[in-house]
Amino acid sequence: MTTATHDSSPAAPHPGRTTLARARKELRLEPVEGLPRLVGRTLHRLLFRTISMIEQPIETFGEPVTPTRGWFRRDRHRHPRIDPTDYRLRIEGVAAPRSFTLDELRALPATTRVTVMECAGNGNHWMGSCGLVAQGVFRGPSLATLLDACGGPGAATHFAFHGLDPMRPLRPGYHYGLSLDELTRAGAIVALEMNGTPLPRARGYPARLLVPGIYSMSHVKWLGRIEGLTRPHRGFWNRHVFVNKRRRAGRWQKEEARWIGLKSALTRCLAHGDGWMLHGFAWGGGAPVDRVDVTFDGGETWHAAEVLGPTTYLDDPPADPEALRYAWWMFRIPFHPPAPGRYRLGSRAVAADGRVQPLEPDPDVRGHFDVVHVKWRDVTVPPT
Ligand SMILES: Nc1nc2c(c(=O)[nH]1)N[C@H]1C(S)=C(S)[C@@H](COP(=O)(O)O)O[C@H]1N2
Ligand SMILES: [Mo]
Repeated sequence: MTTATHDSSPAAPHPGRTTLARARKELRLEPVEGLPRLVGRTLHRLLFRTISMIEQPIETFGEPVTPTRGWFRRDRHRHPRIDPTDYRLRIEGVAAPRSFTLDELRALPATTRVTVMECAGNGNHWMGSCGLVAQGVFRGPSLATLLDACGGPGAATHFAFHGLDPMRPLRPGYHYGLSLDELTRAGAIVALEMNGTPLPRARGYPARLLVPGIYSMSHVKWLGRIEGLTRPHRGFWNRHVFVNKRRRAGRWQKEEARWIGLKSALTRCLAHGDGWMLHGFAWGGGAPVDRVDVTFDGGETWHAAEVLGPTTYLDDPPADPEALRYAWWMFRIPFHPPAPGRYRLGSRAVAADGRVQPLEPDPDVRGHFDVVHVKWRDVTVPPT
C-alpha cells in the first residue's frame, strides 16, 4: 500500500537542523506544560533516553504514515536478537494449545491495520510534548485467526501476552493482559510487518501484538507466548505500572490504562502564502472525528480546521473499513497573526458521537496516563 501526502502536507526536513532560511519557513510550536520547560529539551531527551523512552520530535510529524526510522521508542531496554528458525509462538490455555513457527504464522491469512500507536503516558507532565504517538501500517494474522487454528479460545475469557525480552532480576519478560472482549473489539492482530517490511528488531521482530485503539503498553514486542486465562491477568505491569486513580462517589480507585481517549495535537506551523499553515492530527475516542477547532488566542475564539480522514489522505486505502477504524485524522488551518509576537495555540477534537476534547485535566483522575486535555502550544511570530 502506498501513501500520499496531500498538496500542502508538511513532508519537510527535520527541524532540528534549523537554518536561518528554514527558520522563516517553519515556526516552532513550544509545549506549554511539562518537564522540558524546566530542564530544557536536550537534558530532558538525555534523561529519558536512559530509561529507553525516546520521543520523536513532534515537528517531524507530517506524513500520514510515520516512517519506521525515527519512530518513538518505549521499552525496558533490552532488545532480544531472535533467530527466526528457532522462534516459536506458544498459545496456551485455549481449546487445543499449540506452537507456531514463523513460517506457519506467515502462511496464515493476514490482516492489515492502519493504526495509531500511542504510549499511555504520551503528553503527560513528564513528557510535555506529544512525541510518543505515531501511525503505522501493520500486517499479520489476526488474533481471531490464531485462536481458530487452536480450536477456539476454549474456557479462556482473558489473555496474557508475554515478550521474550529478558528483565531479570525483576521479571522473566515483559507481559500485559487484556480481556478477550477488548481484544475482539479492537480487532487485535499479531503483526509480522510494519510499513511494508518485516518488523525491525527494536519494534519486536519477529512478532508483536497490535491492539488498535488501546494504548501501546499492550502491544507486546518479541511476542513469545499467549496465555489463555479464566480471570484477568494480575501482572505487575497491569496492576502496578499502567494505572491511574479515579474518584468515584468520593473514593479513589485504581484504573488500568486502556482505550485511547479523544485527542488532537498541533504539530507544525509552516510558511504558506503571506501567512502560515498550522497542521496537526486528531485521534482516539473510538468514534470518528467530526471536527477539529483551533484557537490562536489561548481559547478566546475557536475556528474549524479542514479535516481529512484516512480514506482521503491515503493513496490506496485498504477496502475493509475495519482496517482504518483507529487511524488518525489530519487537519490544517491557515494562521494569519495580526502582528509579530507570541501566540498561544490549541486544538480541540470533536467526535461524531458529540464528545469534545476537554480544555482542562479531569479533577477526578490522578496519574500519568491517558492525558487528553488540550495540548497548548506557544509560537513566536517574527516580524516580516
Ligand atoms: N516486550 C515488550 N513489549 C513492549 C514494551 C516492553 O518494554 N517490552 N513496552 C511497551 C510500551 S510501554 C510501549 S509504549 C510500546 C512502545 O513501542 P515502540 O517502542 O515500538 O514505540 O511497546 C510496548 N511493548
Ligand atoms: Mo508506554
